[in-house]
Amino acid sequence: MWGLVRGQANPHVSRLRKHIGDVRITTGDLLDQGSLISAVERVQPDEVYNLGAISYVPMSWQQAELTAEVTGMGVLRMLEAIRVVSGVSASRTPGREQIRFYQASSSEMFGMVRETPQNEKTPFHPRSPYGVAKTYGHYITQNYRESYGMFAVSGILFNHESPRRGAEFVTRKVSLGVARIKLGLATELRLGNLDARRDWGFAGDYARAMRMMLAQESPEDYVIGTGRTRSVRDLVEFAFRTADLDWERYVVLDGKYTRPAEVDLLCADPKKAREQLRWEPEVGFEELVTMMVESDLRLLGGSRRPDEEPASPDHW
Ligand code: G4F
Repeated sequence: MWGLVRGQANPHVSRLRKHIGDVRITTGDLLDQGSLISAVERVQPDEVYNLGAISYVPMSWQQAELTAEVTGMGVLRMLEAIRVVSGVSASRTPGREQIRFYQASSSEMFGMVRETPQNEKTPFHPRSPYGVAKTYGHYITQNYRESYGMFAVSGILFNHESPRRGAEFVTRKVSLGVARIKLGLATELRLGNLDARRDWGFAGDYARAMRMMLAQESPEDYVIGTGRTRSVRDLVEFAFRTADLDWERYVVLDGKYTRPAEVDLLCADPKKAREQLRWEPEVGFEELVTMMVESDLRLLGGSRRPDEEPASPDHW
């Protein structure tokens, strides 16, 4: 198994090392077509999973063009790399042993939702440069499947979390905030819109769904989520309660964290994945939040060095 990293002496690699076992690392950049072709030639993969993106929604307003290039055009470049290395063209379709491609599409594509819950046929109405870029990635994956007969699929994944989640996303921001307050390292937690609703699941369950999609007979897109929606307020309330804290004493609303255009409600209809992939999430919301709070209590209260604590720049 191989991982693709970009940049010279990428500082993330040494931090990744202890989590990835014997996964080998090669270089390439979603902004650089030639580097992706070289990487695919070097590795000769059976499967390619494209999870690379600028994935933090607020950053996509600050760096809209870069988001379009990485999160959107990066998908096209990866598909092209696979197509070129496989020798596929409009007149030469891939053989049976073709490289299979997974694209990480996002429930952010549903944006201002047209129906609830959202399934594979729900129309898209993205609300951020990130959502727009992901929608391009989704359609170009579908187009390469239809144009060249490639085994290219998109998983439309709803929010998926774990103790490894970046500190900028709300679940981890809350679990770290609870741990800091519980340990006397902070006195408040500043948040934005508590009314937004999300369908939160466990990342490990969703990674399993990705592999199942590529193991199917035929390439198809799937919605992956739990089918239950909760507000940010529900998340905050439960996370503080797991540490015996009353959230209303510590949470401060701060307009700095509200978005120019919000996605108010996401809720998956994962019926197709359930029936065709036989996929079911195994970790529920309460277990997930408890896992994250306990992990951050261990991280901040234990013997880890302070520089292992995720940084929180001012705008997160
Ligand atoms: O945790 P979030 O930043 O995730 P968001 O925007 O839903 O996106 C995540 O899930 C997508 C799948 O649906 C992925 F495609 C994407 O890459 C990413 O993984 O925010 C969740 C909600 C938002 O409504 C936000 O307004 O929480 C609300 N929120 C309220 N206060 C906050 C905060 N979000 C953050 N990050 N920080 C806050 O202080």
